[in-house]
Parts: sequence; C-alpha cells; structure tokens
Amino acid sequence: MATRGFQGRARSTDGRVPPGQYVTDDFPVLTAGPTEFVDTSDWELTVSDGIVSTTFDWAALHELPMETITTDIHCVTHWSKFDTTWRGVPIESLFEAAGVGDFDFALVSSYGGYTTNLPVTDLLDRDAMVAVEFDGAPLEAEHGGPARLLVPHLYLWKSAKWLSEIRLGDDEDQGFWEAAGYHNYGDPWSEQRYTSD
Ligand SMILES: Nc1nc2c(c(=O)[nH]1)N[C@H]1C(S)=C(S)[C@@H](COP(=O)(O)O)O[C@H]1N2
Ligand SMILES: [Mo]
Repeated sequence: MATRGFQGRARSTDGRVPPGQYVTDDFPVLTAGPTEFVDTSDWELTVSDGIVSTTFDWAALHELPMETITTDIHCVTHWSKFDTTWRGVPIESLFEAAGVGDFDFALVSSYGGYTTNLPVTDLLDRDAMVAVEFDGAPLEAEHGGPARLLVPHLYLWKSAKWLSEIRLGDDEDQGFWEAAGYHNYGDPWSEQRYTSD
C-alpha cells in the first residue's frame, strides 16, 4: 500500500495502518454490555445451517486442530494493535467437523446476546478462528474468553467475544452493530465504518 501524508512518513509502520487508525500497545476492552463469565465446563458452541446443527463443548473443541497466528487488529473506534498472537481452531476446520453445507452468510452469536454478521468466505479464506488463547495464555473473560471469534482482516466488532453460535444461511441477517448503522462488511482498509461509508 502506498504511504500518504504525515502518518506514512512519521511511522515505521508503513502500509500497516489502515486509514483513520492510530496504533496502540494497549489492549482496550470494548463491550456493549457487561463482561460475560462463562466457565469452560458450561461453554458450548453450536454451528448450524438450518439442516445440520452440531454442538461442540470445550473438550470437543480441543479435539480439533489448533493453529497459532500473529496478526494486526483494527477497531472501528480508531485503534489498531500490531502483532497480536492468538491460538485457536480455524473456522474451516470447525465447519468441516460440524458437517455444515455451503452457504453465503453467517450470523454469529455470543453469550449475553451480542450478534454480528459476515460473509462465509471471510470466515473460510483468511485467518478467522475460534480463539482460546491470547499471547500464550488462556483468553481473559474481558477479551471474550473462554473462546471468541477472531476475524482479523475486518473491524474488530465482527470478532464476537464469548462465542456461542454460528448460523449459516442464504440470506444476510444483520447483527447488533450492523442493525445500528455500522457497515455490513467492515473492511478497515476501505474505512467501511458506517452504512453510509
Ligand atoms: N459479545 C461481544 N463481542 C464483542 C463486542 C461486544 O460488545 N460483545 N464488542 C465488539 C467490539 S465493538 C470490539 S472493538 C471488540 C473488542 O474486543 P476487545 O474488548 O477484546 O478489545 O469486540 C467485539 N466483540
Ligand atoms: Mo469496536
């Protein structure tokens, strides 16, 4: 990506800062409601497509292959954080184990009622995972532990914390922030913050 203006010259982070973002070393907590505390013994994730419905408990999730990735993350409230390391189950492996079919859209739900929508290709083609570790340690409750969705190439509101359900379908239902005017897709590089962007 070409660098432009002051930001591009001033930082050693050329090409890694999406437009309108600043880089922080902190890890801010952003939750629309209270932090959910879900014990691993109670935690379940259901993956369904209207025909097939498969529920994974904590042990079943850990039977699936896990990967570790290091990636940059971008929040719509303008902070970006570089080189965050996550461990979890790639969504491709999860869907394969769930036996779900080929559908275009996903509606993701959390314990506590948060929802978000995204195209299935964005869950399959990239680094999207069910993350259970951050920085080599179990994911803290405030950041979505015991397990959250991570979709690092989209604004972080798509990365549902306290993940409980992924429902696939032919139509795109809107999630919590999308219904409130946030962009349906949320690409940080195109600054897709709001529906009007
Ligand atoms: N369940 C749930 N997941 C959520 C949210 C939320 O309010 N509830 N907020 C989203 C938003 S807007 C952001 S920026 C990230 C923040 O993740 P963090 O608190 O780990 O930084 O979580 C996303 N996932
Ligand atoms: Mo956010």
